[in-house]
Amino acid sequence: MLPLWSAPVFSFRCCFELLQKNKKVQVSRMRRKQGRNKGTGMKFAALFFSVLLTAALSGCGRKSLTGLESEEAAEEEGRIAVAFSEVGAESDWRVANSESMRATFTEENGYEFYFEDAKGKQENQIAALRNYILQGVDYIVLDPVVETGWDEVLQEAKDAEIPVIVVDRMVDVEDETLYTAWVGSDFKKEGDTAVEWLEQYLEEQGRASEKISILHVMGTLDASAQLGRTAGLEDGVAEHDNWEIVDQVLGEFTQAKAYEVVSEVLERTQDIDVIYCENDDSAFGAIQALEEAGITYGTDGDVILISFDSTEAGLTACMEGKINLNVECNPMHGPRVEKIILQLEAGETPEKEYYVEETCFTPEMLTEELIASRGY
Ligand code: GZL
Ligand code: ZN
Repeated sequence: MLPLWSAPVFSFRCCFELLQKNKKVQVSRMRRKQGRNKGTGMKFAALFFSVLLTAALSGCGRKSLTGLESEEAAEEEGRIAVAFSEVGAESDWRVANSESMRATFTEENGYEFYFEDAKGKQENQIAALRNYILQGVDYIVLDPVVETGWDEVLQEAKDAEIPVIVVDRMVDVEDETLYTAWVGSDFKKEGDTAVEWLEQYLEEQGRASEKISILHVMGTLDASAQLGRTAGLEDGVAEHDNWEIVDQVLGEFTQAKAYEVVSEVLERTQDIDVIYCENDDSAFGAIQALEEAGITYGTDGDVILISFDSTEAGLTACMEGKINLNVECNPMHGPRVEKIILQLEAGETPEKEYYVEETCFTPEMLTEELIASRGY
Protein backbone atom coordinates (compact mmCIF):
# COMPACT_ATOMS: atom_id res chain seq x y z
CA MET A 1 0.00 0.00 0.00
CA LEU A 2 1.62 3.31 -1.07
CA PRO A 3 1.93 6.12 1.55
CA LEU A 4 -0.87 8.69 1.22
CA TRP A 5 1.56 11.53 0.28
CA SER A 6 2.54 9.62 -2.89
CA ALA A 7 -1.04 9.57 -4.21
CA PRO A 8 -0.94 12.98 -5.98
CA VAL A 9 2.41 12.13 -7.65
CA PHE A 10 1.23 8.68 -8.67
CA SER A 11 -2.08 9.98 -9.89
CA PHE A 12 -0.51 12.90 -11.82
CA ARG A 13 1.59 10.51 -13.91
CA CYS A 14 -1.26 8.12 -14.35
CA CYS A 15 -3.69 10.86 -15.36
CA PHE A 16 -1.13 12.28 -17.74
CA GLU A 17 -0.81 8.84 -19.32
CA LEU A 18 -4.57 8.48 -19.58
CA LEU A 19 -5.00 11.93 -21.02
CA GLN A 20 -2.22 11.14 -23.51
CA LYS A 21 -4.03 7.92 -24.41
CA ASN A 22 -7.18 9.78 -25.28
CA LYS A 23 -5.46 11.99 -27.82
CA LYS A 24 -8.68 13.93 -28.14
CA VAL A 25 -9.91 16.45 -25.63
CA GLN A 26 -12.57 14.56 -23.66
CA VAL A 27 -15.36 16.99 -22.95
CA SER A 28 -18.65 16.19 -21.36
CA ARG A 29 -21.58 16.12 -23.71
CA MET A 30 -23.50 17.58 -20.77
CA ARG A 31 -21.66 20.82 -21.57
CA ARG A 32 -23.63 21.22 -24.77
CA LYS A 33 -26.91 20.89 -22.92
CA GLN A 34 -25.96 23.76 -20.63
CA GLY A 35 -24.87 25.82 -23.64
CA ARG A 36 -21.28 26.18 -24.74
CA ASN A 37 -19.02 27.47 -22.05
CA LYS A 38 -16.79 30.02 -23.73
CA GLY A 39 -14.14 29.76 -21.05
CA THR A 40 -13.02 26.40 -22.38
CA GLY A 41 -9.51 26.95 -21.20
CA MET A 42 -10.73 27.48 -17.62
CA LYS A 43 -13.09 24.54 -18.07
CA PHE A 44 -10.26 22.28 -19.15
CA ALA A 45 -8.10 23.37 -16.18
CA ALA A 46 -11.00 22.82 -13.77
CA LEU A 47 -11.66 19.41 -15.35
CA PHE A 48 -7.98 18.51 -15.17
CA PHE A 49 -7.58 19.41 -11.49
CA SER A 50 -10.87 17.75 -10.53
CA VAL A 51 -9.55 14.67 -12.32
CA LEU A 52 -6.28 14.97 -10.40
CA LEU A 53 -8.05 15.33 -7.08
CA THR A 54 -10.43 12.43 -7.78
CA ALA A 55 -7.58 10.18 -8.81
CA ALA A 56 -5.45 11.27 -5.83
CA LEU A 57 -8.21 10.31 -3.45
CA SER A 58 -9.16 7.05 -5.06
CA GLY A 59 -5.97 5.91 -6.85
CA CYS A 60 -5.84 5.91 -10.65
CA GLY A 61 -7.71 3.95 -13.25
CA ARG A 62 -10.27 5.05 -15.77
CA LYS A 63 -13.31 4.05 -13.71
CA SER A 64 -12.63 6.63 -11.03
CA LEU A 65 -11.48 9.41 -13.40
CA THR A 66 -14.90 10.92 -13.79
CA GLY A 67 -16.40 9.45 -10.63
CA LEU A 68 -18.95 7.48 -12.68
CA GLU A 69 -19.90 3.91 -11.87
CA SER A 70 -19.10 2.11 -15.13
CA GLU A 71 -16.45 2.35 -17.84
CA GLU A 72 -19.15 2.57 -20.49
CA ALA A 73 -20.95 5.39 -18.70
CA ALA A 74 -17.65 7.26 -18.33
CA GLU A 75 -16.96 6.90 -22.02
CA GLU A 76 -20.55 7.76 -22.94
CA GLU A 77 -20.39 11.00 -20.99
CA GLY A 78 -17.02 12.02 -22.49
CA ARG A 79 -17.59 11.38 -26.17
CA ILE A 80 -18.30 14.04 -28.75
CA ALA A 81 -21.39 13.12 -30.82
CA VAL A 82 -20.66 13.68 -34.54
CA ALA A 83 -23.50 12.96 -37.00
CA PHE A 84 -22.70 12.66 -40.72
CA SER A 85 -25.22 12.88 -43.58
CA GLU A 86 -23.51 11.27 -46.59
CA VAL A 87 -24.65 11.66 -50.24
CA GLY A 88 -24.74 7.93 -51.01
CA ALA A 89 -22.41 5.22 -52.30
CA GLU A 90 -22.60 6.10 -56.01
CA SER A 91 -18.86 6.02 -56.71
CA ASP A 92 -15.47 4.75 -55.55
CA TRP A 93 -14.78 8.32 -54.45
CA ARG A 94 -17.85 8.32 -52.24
CA VAL A 95 -16.95 5.00 -50.63
CA ALA A 96 -13.45 6.30 -49.78
CA ASN A 97 -14.99 9.51 -48.41
CA SER A 98 -17.33 7.58 -46.08
CA GLU A 99 -14.48 5.34 -44.95
CA SER A 100 -12.31 8.37 -44.13
CA MET A 101 -15.06 9.76 -41.89
CA ARG A 102 -15.68 6.42 -40.15
CA ALA A 103 -11.94 5.88 -39.56
CA THR A 104 -11.64 9.32 -37.97
CA PHE A 105 -14.68 9.53 -35.71
CA THR A 106 -14.11 6.33 -33.73
CA GLU A 107 -14.94 5.57 -30.09
CA GLU A 108 -11.28 5.23 -29.20
CA ASN A 109 -10.73 8.70 -30.62
CA GLY A 110 -13.42 9.98 -28.26
CA TYR A 111 -16.44 10.17 -30.56
CA GLU A 112 -19.93 8.81 -30.91
CA PHE A 113 -20.40 8.64 -34.70
CA TYR A 114 -23.77 8.60 -36.45
CA PHE A 115 -23.87 7.89 -40.22
CA GLU A 116 -26.75 8.10 -42.69
CA ASP A 117 -26.43 7.21 -46.41
CA ALA A 118 -29.03 9.29 -48.30
CA LYS A 119 -28.90 7.16 -51.47
CA GLY A 120 -28.55 10.35 -53.49
CA LYS A 121 -31.83 11.89 -52.28
CA GLN A 122 -31.94 15.34 -50.67
CA GLU A 123 -35.15 14.49 -48.81
CA ASN A 124 -33.30 11.66 -47.04
CA GLN A 125 -30.57 14.07 -45.98
CA ILE A 126 -33.08 16.57 -44.63
CA ALA A 127 -34.83 13.79 -42.65
CA ALA A 128 -31.46 12.63 -41.27
CA LEU A 129 -30.57 16.17 -40.17
CA ARG A 130 -33.92 16.54 -38.39
CA ASN A 131 -33.28 13.26 -36.61
CA TYR A 132 -29.81 14.40 -35.54
CA ILE A 133 -31.28 17.66 -34.23
CA LEU A 134 -33.84 15.68 -32.19
CA GLN A 135 -31.04 13.53 -30.77
CA GLY A 136 -29.18 16.68 -29.69
CA VAL A 137 -25.84 15.67 -31.24
CA ASP A 138 -22.83 17.92 -30.76
CA TYR A 139 -21.99 18.40 -34.45
CA ILE A 140 -23.67 17.77 -37.79
CA VAL A 141 -21.49 17.11 -40.83
CA LEU A 142 -23.29 17.45 -44.18
CA ASP A 143 -22.12 16.49 -47.67
CA PRO A 144 -25.02 18.05 -49.62
CA VAL A 145 -26.08 16.05 -52.67
CA VAL A 146 -27.09 19.33 -54.35
CA GLU A 147 -26.33 22.98 -53.50
CA THR A 148 -29.86 24.40 -53.02
CA GLY A 149 -32.81 23.64 -50.70
CA TRP A 150 -31.01 23.65 -47.32
CA ASP A 151 -32.03 26.98 -45.74
CA GLU A 152 -34.92 25.67 -43.64
CA VAL A 153 -33.28 22.61 -42.08
CA LEU A 154 -30.01 24.46 -41.46
CA GLN A 155 -32.00 27.17 -39.67
CA GLU A 156 -33.48 24.43 -37.46
CA ALA A 157 -29.96 23.19 -36.63
CA LYS A 158 -28.89 26.76 -35.85
CA ASP A 159 -31.93 27.26 -33.57
CA ALA A 160 -30.91 24.05 -31.76
CA GLU A 161 -27.37 25.45 -31.41
CA ILE A 162 -25.82 22.50 -33.28
CA PRO A 163 -22.89 23.63 -35.47
CA VAL A 164 -23.08 22.32 -39.07
CA ILE A 165 -19.86 21.58 -40.94
CA VAL A 166 -20.33 21.22 -44.71
CA VAL A 167 -17.88 18.89 -46.45
CA ASP A 168 -16.99 18.20 -50.10
CA ARG A 169 -19.95 19.72 -51.96
CA MET A 170 -21.29 23.16 -51.02
CA VAL A 171 -24.62 24.59 -49.94
CA ASP A 172 -26.03 27.73 -51.59
CA VAL A 173 -27.90 29.49 -48.74
CA GLU A 174 -29.13 33.07 -48.17
CA ASP A 175 -27.57 33.28 -44.71
CA GLU A 176 -24.01 31.94 -44.55
CA THR A 177 -24.14 31.79 -40.75
CA LEU A 178 -26.34 28.70 -41.21
CA TYR A 179 -23.15 26.66 -41.44
CA THR A 180 -19.97 27.02 -39.41
CA ALA A 181 -17.35 25.94 -41.95
CA TRP A 182 -16.85 24.17 -45.30
CA VAL A 183 -13.94 21.98 -46.41
CA GLY A 184 -13.62 20.50 -49.88
CA SER A 185 -12.23 20.82 -53.38
CA ASP A 186 -12.11 23.73 -55.79
CA PHE A 187 -14.16 22.07 -58.54
CA LYS A 188 -13.90 24.97 -60.99
CA LYS A 189 -10.11 24.79 -60.64
CA GLU A 190 -10.29 21.05 -61.33
CA GLY A 191 -12.14 21.82 -64.58
CA ASP A 192 -9.67 24.57 -65.50
CA THR A 193 -6.79 22.12 -64.90
CA ALA A 194 -8.34 19.66 -67.36
CA VAL A 195 -8.84 22.37 -70.00
CA GLU A 196 -5.28 23.67 -69.65
CA TRP A 197 -3.95 20.14 -70.07
CA LEU A 198 -6.19 19.49 -73.14
CA GLU A 199 -5.05 22.73 -74.77
CA GLN A 200 -1.39 21.77 -74.28
CA TYR A 201 -1.94 18.14 -75.31
CA LEU A 202 -3.63 19.18 -78.59
CA GLU A 203 -0.80 21.64 -79.31
CA GLU A 204 1.76 18.85 -78.80
CA GLN A 205 -0.28 16.67 -81.18
CA GLY A 206 -0.27 19.45 -83.80
CA ARG A 207 -4.04 19.76 -83.44
CA ALA A 208 -4.18 23.27 -81.93
CA SER A 209 -6.39 24.65 -84.72
CA GLU A 210 -8.20 21.41 -85.62
CA LYS A 211 -11.97 21.16 -85.00
CA ILE A 212 -12.34 19.27 -81.69
CA SER A 213 -15.69 17.57 -80.94
CA ILE A 214 -16.25 17.04 -77.20
CA LEU A 215 -18.80 14.72 -75.54
CA HIS A 216 -19.50 16.05 -72.02
CA VAL A 217 -20.59 13.42 -69.46
CA MET A 218 -21.91 15.43 -66.50
CA GLY A 219 -22.22 14.37 -62.86
CA THR A 220 -25.32 14.82 -60.68
CA LEU A 221 -26.97 18.10 -61.72
CA ASP A 222 -26.53 20.93 -59.19
CA ALA A 223 -23.84 19.02 -57.28
CA SER A 224 -20.90 21.36 -56.66
CA ALA A 225 -18.54 18.94 -58.42
CA GLN A 226 -20.77 19.01 -61.52
CA LEU A 227 -21.18 22.79 -61.44
CA GLY A 228 -17.46 23.46 -61.10
CA ARG A 229 -16.15 20.90 -63.57
CA THR A 230 -18.82 21.90 -66.12
CA ALA A 231 -17.93 25.59 -65.72
CA GLY A 232 -14.27 24.77 -66.34
CA LEU A 233 -15.07 22.94 -69.59
CA GLU A 234 -17.56 25.54 -70.81
CA ASP A 235 -15.06 28.36 -70.16
CA GLY A 236 -12.44 26.40 -72.10
CA VAL A 237 -14.81 25.88 -75.06
CA ALA A 238 -15.68 29.60 -75.02
CA GLU A 239 -11.94 30.35 -75.19
CA HIS A 240 -11.28 28.02 -78.15
CA ASP A 241 -13.55 28.60 -81.16
CA ASN A 242 -12.35 25.32 -82.75
CA TRP A 243 -13.65 23.33 -79.75
CA GLU A 244 -17.30 22.26 -79.74
CA ILE A 245 -19.41 20.36 -77.17
CA VAL A 246 -21.38 18.07 -79.49
CA ASP A 247 -23.48 16.66 -76.65
CA GLN A 248 -23.97 17.04 -72.87
CA VAL A 249 -25.36 13.89 -71.20
CA LEU A 250 -26.10 13.04 -67.56
CA GLY A 251 -23.76 10.37 -66.28
CA GLU A 252 -24.74 11.16 -62.67
CA PHE A 253 -21.29 10.04 -61.41
CA THR A 254 -22.14 6.36 -61.94
CA GLN A 255 -20.74 3.75 -64.34
CA ALA A 256 -24.16 2.32 -65.23
CA LYS A 257 -25.76 5.64 -66.14
CA ALA A 258 -22.69 6.86 -68.05
CA TYR A 259 -22.56 3.60 -70.04
CA GLU A 260 -26.25 4.04 -70.94
CA VAL A 261 -26.05 7.67 -72.11
CA VAL A 262 -22.70 7.37 -73.91
CA SER A 263 -23.96 4.27 -75.77
CA GLU A 264 -26.99 6.29 -76.96
CA VAL A 265 -24.72 9.06 -78.26
CA LEU A 266 -22.43 6.62 -80.08
CA GLU A 267 -25.45 5.22 -81.93
CA ARG A 268 -26.10 8.75 -83.27
CA THR A 269 -22.54 9.90 -83.95
CA GLN A 270 -19.01 8.60 -83.67
CA ASP A 271 -17.37 11.90 -84.64
CA ILE A 272 -15.98 12.48 -81.15
CA ASP A 273 -12.43 13.56 -80.32
CA VAL A 274 -12.70 14.00 -76.52
CA ILE A 275 -14.97 12.52 -73.83
CA TYR A 276 -14.91 14.70 -70.66
CA CYS A 277 -16.20 12.53 -67.77
CA GLU A 278 -16.85 14.29 -64.46
CA ASN A 279 -15.66 11.32 -62.38
CA ASP A 280 -13.90 7.95 -62.69
CA ASP A 281 -17.02 5.82 -62.44
CA SER A 282 -18.58 7.60 -65.40
CA ALA A 283 -15.28 7.26 -67.29
CA PHE A 284 -15.54 3.48 -66.81
CA GLY A 285 -19.07 3.64 -68.23
CA ALA A 286 -17.77 5.55 -71.26
CA ILE A 287 -14.98 2.98 -71.73
CA GLN A 288 -17.54 0.16 -71.71
CA ALA A 289 -19.60 1.95 -74.39
CA LEU A 290 -16.53 2.77 -76.53
CA GLU A 291 -15.31 -0.83 -76.43
CA GLU A 292 -18.76 -2.14 -77.41
CA ALA A 293 -18.80 0.30 -80.34
CA GLY A 294 -15.29 -0.76 -81.35
CA ILE A 295 -13.92 2.77 -80.93
CA THR A 296 -10.34 3.15 -79.66
CA TYR A 297 -9.55 5.56 -76.82
CA GLY A 298 -6.76 6.71 -74.51
CA THR A 299 -3.12 7.44 -75.34
CA ASP A 300 -3.10 5.22 -78.47
CA GLY A 301 -6.75 5.63 -79.45
CA ASP A 302 -9.02 7.93 -81.46
CA VAL A 303 -10.82 9.39 -78.43
CA ILE A 304 -9.06 11.40 -75.68
CA LEU A 305 -10.51 10.44 -72.29
CA ILE A 306 -10.47 12.94 -69.38
CA SER A 307 -11.65 11.93 -65.89
CA PHE A 308 -11.81 13.29 -62.32
CA ASP A 309 -11.33 11.86 -58.80
CA SER A 310 -8.02 9.96 -59.25
CA THR A 311 -9.32 6.93 -57.37
CA GLU A 312 -7.18 3.79 -57.34
CA ALA A 313 -9.19 2.32 -60.24
CA GLY A 314 -9.13 5.61 -62.14
CA LEU A 315 -5.36 6.00 -61.78
CA THR A 316 -4.78 2.37 -62.74
CA ALA A 317 -6.76 2.92 -65.96
CA CYS A 318 -4.72 6.09 -66.51
CA MET A 319 -1.42 4.27 -65.93
CA GLU A 320 -2.56 1.70 -68.53
CA GLY A 321 -3.15 4.53 -71.04
CA LYS A 322 -6.95 4.09 -71.07
CA ILE A 323 -7.50 7.54 -69.52
CA ASN A 324 -5.33 10.38 -70.86
CA LEU A 325 -5.74 12.73 -67.87
CA ASN A 326 -7.07 12.14 -64.37
CA VAL A 327 -7.67 15.22 -62.20
CA GLU A 328 -7.39 14.59 -58.46
CA CYS A 329 -10.33 15.16 -56.15
CA ASN A 330 -9.25 14.05 -52.70
CA PRO A 331 -11.99 12.36 -50.58
CA MET A 332 -10.01 11.92 -47.34
CA HIS A 333 -11.98 14.57 -45.48
CA GLY A 334 -12.25 12.82 -42.09
CA PRO A 335 -9.12 14.38 -40.56
CA ARG A 336 -9.95 17.77 -42.12
CA VAL A 337 -13.42 17.79 -40.54
CA GLU A 338 -11.97 16.61 -37.23
CA LYS A 339 -9.53 19.56 -37.24
CA ILE A 340 -12.50 21.94 -37.48
CA ILE A 341 -14.34 20.16 -34.65
CA LEU A 342 -11.31 20.22 -32.36
CA GLN A 343 -10.91 23.95 -33.05
CA LEU A 344 -14.53 24.49 -32.05
CA GLU A 345 -14.12 22.31 -28.95
CA ALA A 346 -11.17 24.49 -27.96
CA GLY A 347 -13.31 27.61 -28.39
CA GLU A 348 -11.45 28.69 -31.53
CA THR A 349 -13.03 29.95 -34.78
CA PRO A 350 -12.19 27.80 -37.83
CA GLU A 351 -11.77 29.28 -41.33
CA LYS A 352 -15.13 29.58 -43.07
CA GLU A 353 -13.83 27.82 -46.21
CA TYR A 354 -10.87 25.47 -46.56
CA TYR A 355 -9.83 24.31 -50.05
CA VAL A 356 -7.89 21.06 -50.38
CA GLU A 357 -4.69 21.23 -52.49
CA GLU A 358 -4.99 18.91 -55.50
CA THR A 359 -3.04 17.86 -58.61
CA CYS A 360 -3.59 15.86 -61.83
CA PHE A 361 -2.06 12.74 -63.36
CA THR A 362 -1.07 11.51 -66.85
CA PRO A 363 0.03 7.94 -67.65
CA GLU A 364 3.77 8.54 -67.63
CA MET A 365 3.58 9.96 -64.09
CA LEU A 366 2.04 6.82 -62.60
CA THR A 367 3.46 3.67 -60.99
CA GLU A 368 1.78 0.93 -58.96
CA GLU A 369 3.71 2.12 -55.89
CA LEU A 370 2.50 5.72 -56.27
CA ILE A 371 -1.10 4.57 -56.72
CA ALA A 372 -0.89 2.21 -53.72
CA SER A 373 0.59 5.00 -51.56
CA ARG A 374 -2.42 7.30 -51.96
CA GLY A 375 -4.83 5.51 -49.67
CA TYR A 376 -7.93 5.56 -51.91
C1 GZL B 1 -16.50 15.39 -55.53
C2 GZL B 1 -17.64 14.51 -55.14
C3 GZL B 1 -18.12 13.75 -56.32
C4 GZL B 1 -17.05 12.87 -56.90
C5 GZL B 1 -17.88 11.76 -57.42
O1 GZL B 1 -16.02 16.03 -54.45
O2 GZL B 1 -18.72 15.26 -54.63
O3 GZL B 1 -19.19 12.93 -55.92
O4 GZL B 1 -16.29 13.51 -57.88
C6 GZL B 1 -18.85 11.60 -56.28
O5 GZL B 1 -17.18 10.59 -57.65
O6 GZL B 1 -19.93 10.89 -56.67
ZN1 ZN C 1 -6.23 28.58 -74.36
